[in-house]
Amino acid sequence: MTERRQAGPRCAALVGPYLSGKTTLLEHLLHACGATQRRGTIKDKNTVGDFSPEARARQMSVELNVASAEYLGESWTFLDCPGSIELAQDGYNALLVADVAVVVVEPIAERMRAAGPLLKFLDEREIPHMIFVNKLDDATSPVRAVLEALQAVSARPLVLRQVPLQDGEEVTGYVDLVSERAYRYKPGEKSDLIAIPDTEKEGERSARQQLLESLADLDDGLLEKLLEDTVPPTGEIYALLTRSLQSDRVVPVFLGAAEKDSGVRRLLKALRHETPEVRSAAARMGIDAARGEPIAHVFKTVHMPHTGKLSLARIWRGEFADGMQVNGERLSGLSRMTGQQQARLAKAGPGMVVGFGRLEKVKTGDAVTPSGKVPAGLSPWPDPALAVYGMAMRAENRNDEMKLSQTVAKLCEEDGSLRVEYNADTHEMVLWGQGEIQLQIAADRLRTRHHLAVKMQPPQVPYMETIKRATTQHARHKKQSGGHGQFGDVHIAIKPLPRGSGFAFEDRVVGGAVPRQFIPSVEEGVREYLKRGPLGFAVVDLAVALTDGQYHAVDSSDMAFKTAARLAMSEGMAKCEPVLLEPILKIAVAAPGEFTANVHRLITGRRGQILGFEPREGWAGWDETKCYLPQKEMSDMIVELRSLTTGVGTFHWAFDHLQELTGRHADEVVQRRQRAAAAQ
Ligand SMILES: Nc1nc2c(ncn2[C@@H]2O[C@H](COP(=O)(O)OP(=O)(O)OP(=O)(O)O)[C@@H](O)[C@H]2O)c(=O)[nH]1
Ligand SMILES: [Mg+2]
Repeated sequence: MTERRQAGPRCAALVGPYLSGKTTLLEHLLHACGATQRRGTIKDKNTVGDFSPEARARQMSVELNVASAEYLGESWTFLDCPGSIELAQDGYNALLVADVAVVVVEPIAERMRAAGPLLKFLDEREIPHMIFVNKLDDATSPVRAVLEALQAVSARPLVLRQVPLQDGEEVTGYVDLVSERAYRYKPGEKSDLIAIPDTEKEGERSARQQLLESLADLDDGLLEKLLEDTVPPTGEIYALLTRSLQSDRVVPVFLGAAEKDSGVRRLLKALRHETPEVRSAAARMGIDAARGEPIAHVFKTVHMPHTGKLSLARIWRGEFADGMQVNGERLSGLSRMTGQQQARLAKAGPGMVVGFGRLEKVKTGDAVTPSGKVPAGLSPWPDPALAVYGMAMRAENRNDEMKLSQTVAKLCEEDGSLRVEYNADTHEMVLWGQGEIQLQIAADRLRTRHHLAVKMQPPQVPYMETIKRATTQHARHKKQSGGHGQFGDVHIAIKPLPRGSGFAFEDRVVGGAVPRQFIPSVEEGVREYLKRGPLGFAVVDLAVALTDGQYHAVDSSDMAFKTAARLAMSEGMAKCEPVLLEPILKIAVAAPGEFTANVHRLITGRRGQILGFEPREGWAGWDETKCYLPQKEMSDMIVELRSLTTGVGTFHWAFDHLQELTGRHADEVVQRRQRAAAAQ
């Protein structure tokens, strides 16, 4: 292989479906680099990554793991991203700043769908990526089948770089298809070079031919050689592979078993030789790495209990030093991370991934510069995923309510796919996110990091009510107690309005039957009543007119008229045929086409009304179904949708309208409301 000069600091993101072995791979990469003395395992809860109590308890990654290492004199940062679909935000953010992504998958062909959205993101953004087929010690599908299933969800051609050597079921090593050398795995050490076994020679040759043909599609020189039956020099193939990875035109596929330490060094070598330097990723973000003031991008925010806010950033250009001014704030603390270890730095340069301390105003996705200005042409940071699952949250101790909203705001800063909403109709604080696990992790963090115990429950649906009939009503409020009495007398007309009209108040009094100054009090009394109608919910879509009344020169007051109005409403409304209104959402459900029939069953099973479906724009083979769905039915819909669609189905939603609800469902809602009111 040709010698090349040392590369600057580079960054690789480890991504891929849930539990495919990314954190285990990180552990072994770090060990192969010499950054750690021993290799931990997920089961023994002693890995460098996943060190938080929330991750250890679940034996899964719950947030990004950052680890730095040197390999053969070059500097690396690995960003090990959580695989759970609910925690995908960290991964998408990490990919934007990485030079290369390693997509770790399990050798189970039926599960490759789960990698589809990720591969699509990498393809669309032209982020160089390779695939590591892990757990070959426990393979359930042949490598070919895995490759085919992956190719079905990848826009770029995949090229197998290794073929496995097998002893019966067991994978014992591999043949490198470029160098045509065979290696036997030796756990914890470099693999042994062996001769290609005779039985494997033919398979190896045809796999190599396929690799060359894929590359020849991209290179005329190679194509000519293949047509002339000339064998191209190895160095030339490596160079072409490197170029095609860097321009993201080909996706190399490597094999191994991270936990057995198999294939890890080969992967590391490929990263070392083929990963582009920081300027490529900078250019992708619209930044010229060669010219201008220092600039870095914040891709993750964490709030540490003792040391405060930390903004993880990739430096694209120039040098950052502890104490310097950036974005109008003082950088206090500059560090490089490996798991929970932080090494303080005085300064840091291009390519490095560092933690910026205490930049209170800086958010994930912000570019950071000494002047605070960002270059023209900077790519916008993509919006986080829309929330699909919400839970009402409250502090166990009422005195903690204030602290809870401040702390939840920090959690939302750490994970952009979390959002908090204060619902004025139901008086609940609702934490919105991607699913139950994500919200449960948030609740655990509140407890372990912030000493806040919280209770969560499904959010209340903001039902409302309206009326179906008009009526008129007279009411008088009169009291004689000691000195001043109270006197207010009103005649009102109540009538329904079309859906979406809200509330209208009208003053139709003639001849001063009710003096001017008391009319606002009548309206106030009506509005107060409307907060809770005969069924127990806020009342909308009606008009109330004050038509007549009487007053008393001494005893009439604002209070007396307000009370009379409330009285008239509570007597009159009962005669107006109150009816429940249910909030209806407009939803667009997206899933691969083979699941469309199931998706439709799910929607109709949840009292939904399908409006139509069509191919999802930009997503080959996917459909998007639009429907109306009662808000109540949306609460756990994502759970069922994911289980129907191998985890990839998703939806967008927005409130659309209120709709009358009668019958059994309505009775249940009203009874529940009455029981809750009685319990208060
Ligand atoms: N048989 C086998 N098991 C493995 C291998 N690598 C990882 N595992 C196991 O797979 C499980 C998941 O490993 P992790 O490293 O936590 O996977 P991950 O991709 O980081 O998981 P998330 O971050 O939660 O998506 C653990 O039980 C590992 O012990 C492997 O090469 N072979
Ligand atoms: Mg992990």
